[in-house]
Amino acid sequence: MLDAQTTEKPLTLVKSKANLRKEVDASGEWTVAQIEALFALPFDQLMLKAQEAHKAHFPEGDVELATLLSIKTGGCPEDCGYCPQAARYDTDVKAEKLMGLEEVLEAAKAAKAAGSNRFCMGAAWREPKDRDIEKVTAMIKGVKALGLETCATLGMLEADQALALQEAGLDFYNHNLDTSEDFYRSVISTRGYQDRLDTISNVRAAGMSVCCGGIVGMGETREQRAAFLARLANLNPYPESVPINHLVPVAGTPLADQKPLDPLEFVRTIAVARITMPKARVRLSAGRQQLGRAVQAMCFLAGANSIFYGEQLLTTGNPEAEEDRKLLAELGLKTKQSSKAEVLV
Ligand code: SAM
Ligand code: DTB
Ligand code: SF4
Repeated sequence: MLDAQTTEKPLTLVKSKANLRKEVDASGEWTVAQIEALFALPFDQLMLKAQEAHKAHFPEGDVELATLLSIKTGGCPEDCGYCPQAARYDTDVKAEKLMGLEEVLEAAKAAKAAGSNRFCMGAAWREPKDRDIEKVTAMIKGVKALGLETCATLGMLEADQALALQEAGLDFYNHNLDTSEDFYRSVISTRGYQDRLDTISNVRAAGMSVCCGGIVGMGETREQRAAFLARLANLNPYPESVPINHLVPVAGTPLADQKPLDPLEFVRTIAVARITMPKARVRLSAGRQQLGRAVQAMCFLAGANSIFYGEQLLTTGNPEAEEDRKLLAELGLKTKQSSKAEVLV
């Protein structure tokens, strides 16, 4: 039994570093120490556990394809240290206005024709204004009418805004915890961890599925990666969709010169996400161009079962669709056909 919500765990005090001491209680929550222990397993044992979890919950072994569109690019007032869209960093990204409805629907049609299951609209906002919500709801209705799953990532949401998006037919809302609470402070100062948790809880309360993950390779320690995954896995319920991004270092951002994470550590991170959130779609997200085919293949073996599909993420590149189709075919992986969201309640 690998599911945190069903695993029996001993009632003991797990000792890790002082600030991470946490009781393993009867509620079945993951402790940071337990997650670090998964990271520390011999590679073959970790991969086997991840594969068992994957097969138990996704017998079809299919891969979901999600296409991203930046509907509002650049000019963001936040200071997320990884992000090329923050107005305060001197990057190649130029601020643009919110896209028009027709342009968005054309992109969604193209994504569907290329075989995508889900269309995710991203906006470089701290939070949407109510007049933005009106425009985005029209986009959601239009994309939904094409038979695609809908997802949006627009920044922080108030409860009534979340409800308006849900009523328009939004299936998923993406809002990432990004990293552990302590490391977060060294990456972002303009909003706090609790703000993110509040948005996630507003999304849940409105009845939408939660897409929530983060970025690795920003200079965090393994313990901080474990603490990040513990926060995700202990959300109740944990997110239906978990994007794991590898930092794409962009010139002009504070993290531009960050060295890439060891690829095997990245694969371990995917495996631990799979084990701790066995029913979630674990999405191999930003950074796939840098990972290369062999590491991506290991990530699929470790339980990743979703990718961003299409040549562009929001402002940075992604593998060509043709290249991805070839890779999936070579690995004998099927793509997800159903347009029904897998909701974890
Ligand atoms: N502005 C909204 C927000 O922050 O929630 C939505 C868009 S924001 C670009 C969505 C996510 O993209 C971030 O939370 C972060 O995880 C990811 N991201 C941004 N820049 C990235 C980069 N350079 N490398 C990897 N992931 C990145
Ligand atoms: C997520 O976790 N990753 C996506 C999506 N959610 C919106 C965004 C990745 C952005 C990578 C940098 C860029 O292209 O601007
Ligand atoms: Fe703005 Fe989102 Fe980029 Fe942060 S990640 S700077 S909130 S667009």
